[in-house]
Amino acid sequence: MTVKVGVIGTGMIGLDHIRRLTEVLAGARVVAVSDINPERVAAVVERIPGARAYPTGEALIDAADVDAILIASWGPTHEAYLLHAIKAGKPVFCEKPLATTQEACLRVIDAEVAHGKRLVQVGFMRRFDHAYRVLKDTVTSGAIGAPLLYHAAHRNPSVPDTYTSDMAIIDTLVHDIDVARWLFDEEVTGIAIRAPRANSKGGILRDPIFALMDMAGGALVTVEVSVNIDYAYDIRGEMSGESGTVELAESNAVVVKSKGVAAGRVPADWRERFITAYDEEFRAWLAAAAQGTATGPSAWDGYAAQAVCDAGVRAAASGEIEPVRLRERPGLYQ
Ligand code: NAD
Ligand code: ISE
Repeated sequence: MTVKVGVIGTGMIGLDHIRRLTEVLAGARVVAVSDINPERVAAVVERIPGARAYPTGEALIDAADVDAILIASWGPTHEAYLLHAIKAGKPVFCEKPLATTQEACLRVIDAEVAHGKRLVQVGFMRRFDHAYRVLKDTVTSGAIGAPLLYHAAHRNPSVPDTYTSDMAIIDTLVHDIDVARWLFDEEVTGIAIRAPRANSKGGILRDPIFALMDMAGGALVTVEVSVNIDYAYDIRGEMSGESGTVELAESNAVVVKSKGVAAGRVPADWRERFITAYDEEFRAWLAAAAQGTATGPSAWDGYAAQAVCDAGVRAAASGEIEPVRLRERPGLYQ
């Protein structure tokens, strides 16, 4: 079956996902496009035979020929589009964040639970990355003994002027929060944020930051987030267990040795580093959407990650470990 997709949001990642759906993956057709910027929409529909422009995301969701929705607009717009898509009973892929407050996330969960089956997949693409999957499989196999500590680094070469200090937590660290929950298969129960002397390239930004998270089973997670580190986009992760460690290898495909130096490429940005992970998450999404449902990271995962982000923002202000308290997990997400 070909899933007829409507895309809301044609910015950086929206355009990359449209390329993926139209040029890389089988089983999808982009038939509808919407954005608050009509010029962006016009430029996209001009390139895609049969695609129509819609004045609003709601009109796109309601369109009879749209089977499934991709939301890639700004975070604060996600809740309204998710609720509309769930009301229409259509499968929806939503880029992170699910929504920008815990309360909004819970409204999405309530709507999906009332609908009675999963419709929402959240864009935590790292769960589909080959290296992360091998890392998780290694931990699960028992090869390194019981996992005790996970150390991660999330480094962006630079960020736009619109990036704020809290975005290091809600926009960037959110991926590592999801990875920690997924690797340990446990919730985060507390978070502290510390910051060293600031990177002078970041202006007034609190950058870098160091996050320390408590997992429900007693393990600890540390994450460095640096967003002006200049050299490249570098994503690192190492699990330390009772009898060994497992870490993500360098992500370059080849090593060049010349004039006494061995060198490899470090990705420029998230599009390059996670290109195949995004492809895989969409393969999974399309397969589930063809069956009228969703798979992978759920609305619960989006809510739980947001709850940790909210506690992280409080922790950055208080300097204390802030507890994370979640609602009871509904059966739909067990
Ligand atoms: P962007 O600013 O480049 O694009 C956002 C687009 O949304 C713009 O074209 C804007 O006009 C449009 N938009 C804003 N409000 C809208 C509305 N009400 N209705 C329709 N369109 C609207 O941002 P981006 O970098 O593409 O990020 C978009 C989303 O994707 C964000 O939620 C972001 O967190 C997420 N994202 C995820 C990843 C990832 O690695 N998974 C990477 C980048 C961005
Ligand atoms: C961006 O929104 C993403 O989601 C990227 O994966 C992340 O690395 C980056 O820091 C965010 O700004």
